[in-house]
Amino acid sequence: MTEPLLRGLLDPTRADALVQVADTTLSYAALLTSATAVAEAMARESLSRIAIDATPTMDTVISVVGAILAGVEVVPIPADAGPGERAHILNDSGADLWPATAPNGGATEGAAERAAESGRAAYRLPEVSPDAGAFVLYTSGTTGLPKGVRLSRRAVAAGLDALADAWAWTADDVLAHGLPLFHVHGLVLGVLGPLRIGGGLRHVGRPTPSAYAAAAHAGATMFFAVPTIWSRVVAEPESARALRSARLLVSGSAALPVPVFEGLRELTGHEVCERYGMTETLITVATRADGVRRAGCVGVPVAGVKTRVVDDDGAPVPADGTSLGELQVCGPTLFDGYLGLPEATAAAFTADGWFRTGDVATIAADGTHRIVGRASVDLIKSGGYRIGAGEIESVLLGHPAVAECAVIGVPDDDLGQRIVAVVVPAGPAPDELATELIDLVVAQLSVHKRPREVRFVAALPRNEMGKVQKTRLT
Ligand code: MLC
Ligand code: AMP
Repeated sequence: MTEPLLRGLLDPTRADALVQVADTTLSYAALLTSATAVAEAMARESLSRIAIDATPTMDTVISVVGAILAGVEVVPIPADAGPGERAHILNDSGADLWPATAPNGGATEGAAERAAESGRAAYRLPEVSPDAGAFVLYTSGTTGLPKGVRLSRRAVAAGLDALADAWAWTADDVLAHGLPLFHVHGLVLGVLGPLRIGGGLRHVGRPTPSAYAAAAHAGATMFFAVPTIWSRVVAEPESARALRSARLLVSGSAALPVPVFEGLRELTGHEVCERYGMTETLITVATRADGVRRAGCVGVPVAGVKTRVVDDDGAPVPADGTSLGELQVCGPTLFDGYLGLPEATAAAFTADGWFRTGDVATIAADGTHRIVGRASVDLIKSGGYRIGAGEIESVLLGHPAVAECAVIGVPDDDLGQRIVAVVVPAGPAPDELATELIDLVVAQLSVHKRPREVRFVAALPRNEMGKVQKTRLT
């Protein structure tokens, strides 16, 4: 018999464990009842891949869990996606929107709960192959529109079990975070993690320092956050001190600045466990709860994963803590390819089957990894979100007042990198052009991909080949 992906949720001894999302709390038993009814409704409609508007709500959790129980693939649509990106995700994935769209065009509110109410208790959950798809997560590349990353149930299970091992994460833990429910961090680790391991979950809504402090007061033991959130926690010492009662603080999705690591150590008494991953690979390297914790260090490969750092010719560089190269990974947590893009999938792997992360790293003699940056300036990490410069440039070039543009990530104390659009206007730039361009990106892509700043210039720096020299802009 296949082991269920959400084995904690299905464990009768955990029926009283609690899942809280913003203001709604359900026991595992109640969540299972609601999600089973959703699963039955999906099975009745013979759905195989559904898209969900992934707002940070219990409705989203019930729908995702229902789909996982039914063996239906989930395509989360970013809650802040504009109509353009939303349409791309729906068209490209071919997913059915769940819950079905109301006649007025809006998704029916509370539909997941209504499906729950109408569910029949007699429905038997199907046994689903580990090779079946769990998610198609849309993520940015350096150019073009976001690609759908196909993650199997096997990869999700392997990734979560590896983290349970690394962090001694058990059913006694209550995980708290306020991450978006449409990416690996908040959804795969942050929702499926507890439901596989059997622990509690407290999604705090907006990830403010005071909300994290309140979760700690309410008994949360583990905290997930991106560096921007941790940096804001450090800036509010009273909230930070509340986290002293935690068992483990974890940071990921972007590099944690050393002063933030040190600030948290001082205020919370905890050295944060930093870990590294990607949508395509899940979490491949992590600081272990029982291992060395060092600022700027993301730890060691998780169970089952192998890593190597290679030079431009693909030859491994020495593991001496200083030699740099591209980090490549392989193991059971890797994705099954980009949806409908076999060439992009092939290009992402080496001939001998290693995934090219595009991140520059070094491995020390003790096996600990340090991520030094990205090989390409065209992938920006802002607030922990991965954003392609190319997708923003395409949108901006669609505006008649833009002759040329280059989008760059500029170092930012709060966001890690802030998106800046450098624009050569087609004529004299009217005052409102900057706002118009930002709004265009919000409508075509999403709120978190908007440039925080638009700089107008007479010309872009180019090399003799005519290529824009972005490094001269930052
Ligand atoms: C601003 N807003 C606008 C707007 N400008 N709305 C519409 N149009 C405009 N032009 C509004 C927003 O709607 C929102 O409003 C508010 O401004 C948000 O401001 P912000 O500054 O953009 O966001 P903030 O709340 O400060 O977000 C910071 C953050 C966020 C850290 C909370 O960046 C975040 O959640 N990051 C997590 C990213 C993540 O999970 N990455 C994981 C990827 S997986 P309103 O109404 O809402 O207040 C991965 C793998 C791994 O990387 O390793 O984990
Ligand atoms: P995403 O696909 O959104 O998950 O983004 C993956 C990218 O986030 C990686 O390729 C890294 O560039 C970055 N990243 C994730 N975790 C870390 C970390 N701990 N330190 C530095 N960069 C990270």
